[in-house]
Amino acid sequence: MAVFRPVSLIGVPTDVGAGHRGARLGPEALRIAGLPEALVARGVEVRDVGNLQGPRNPWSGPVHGYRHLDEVVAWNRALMEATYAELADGRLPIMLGGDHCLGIGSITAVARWCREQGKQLRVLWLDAHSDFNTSEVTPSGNIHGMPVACLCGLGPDALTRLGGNAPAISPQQVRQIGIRSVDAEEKRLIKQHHVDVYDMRYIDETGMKRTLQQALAGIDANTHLHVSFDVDFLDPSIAPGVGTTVPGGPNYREAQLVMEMIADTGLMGSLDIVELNPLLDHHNKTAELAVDLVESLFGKSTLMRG
Ligand code: NNH
Ligand code: MN
Ligand code: MN
Ligand code: MN
Repeated sequence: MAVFRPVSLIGVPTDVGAGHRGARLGPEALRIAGLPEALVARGVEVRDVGNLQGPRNPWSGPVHGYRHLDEVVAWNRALMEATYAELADGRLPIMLGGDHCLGIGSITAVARWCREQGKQLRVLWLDAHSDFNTSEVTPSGNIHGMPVACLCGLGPDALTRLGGNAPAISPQQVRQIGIRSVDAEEKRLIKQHHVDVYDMRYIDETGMKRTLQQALAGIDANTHLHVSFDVDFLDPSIAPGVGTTVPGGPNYREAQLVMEMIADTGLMGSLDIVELNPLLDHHNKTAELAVDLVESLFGKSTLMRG
């Protein structure tokens, strides 16, 4: 069994980037679903640093193509600092979201850490959506649809330069898995910037095992894997508790295999769990499923593999 670094849970109770309110309740729902205890049962040392503080959700419309830009910036500044502090302390941060705009702050910190350590960074983006919109092309103004673009340098300075003058990552470091909803202009940007997208058609034709092998190709012992797990990656029939469901996602078995194959690498160094919206869930079952999948990410498997 792989030995995992001690974990720090960072609650990020925000929905300022989303089109529905309620993801701000995600961190508590994940705790109540038993995430800390599940990790402890895996033999992982867990420190819960509590929830970050940030501005409230003003629930206003887009300004110059962005909803709540100032609030998104404030939350991500706080998260970038918190994430970096835990990495520098030798720990594996798990972001308890919160909406997916928080991937900007977490991954900016992870990228800085990897640069300083001379590590290669690979980002696995598990999502129904590509999250590569910009203010010019977004259909909604919701910044949770923009984090990958921002991280790659496309977006407002306040977000693209969160960690300094250069973009945090390049599109070549990203592998997107489970994608099945890409806006028309977003598709053009994805192609233009050569983002590696394993969409559901690809997964259906290729199978999840080969897909993951390809998404993980080229990693080595010096690689830091950041997993950005948008819960809407999962098929809505098993994970209804998210704001933007899209049919045709990975089923329970495919999702487990993804997590198990990531665990087998022993290289996961940070994790976002985002977009869980307890107000849309049934009896916290989506949160419980997320916890179940995180157990697999931390090496839980059936008796065949110990
Ligand atoms: N593409 C849409 C938008 O930009 C939806 C994004 N919603 C997400 N992304 N949940 O993961 O508004
Ligand atoms: Mn997302
Ligand atoms: Mn999504
Ligand atoms: Mn319902």
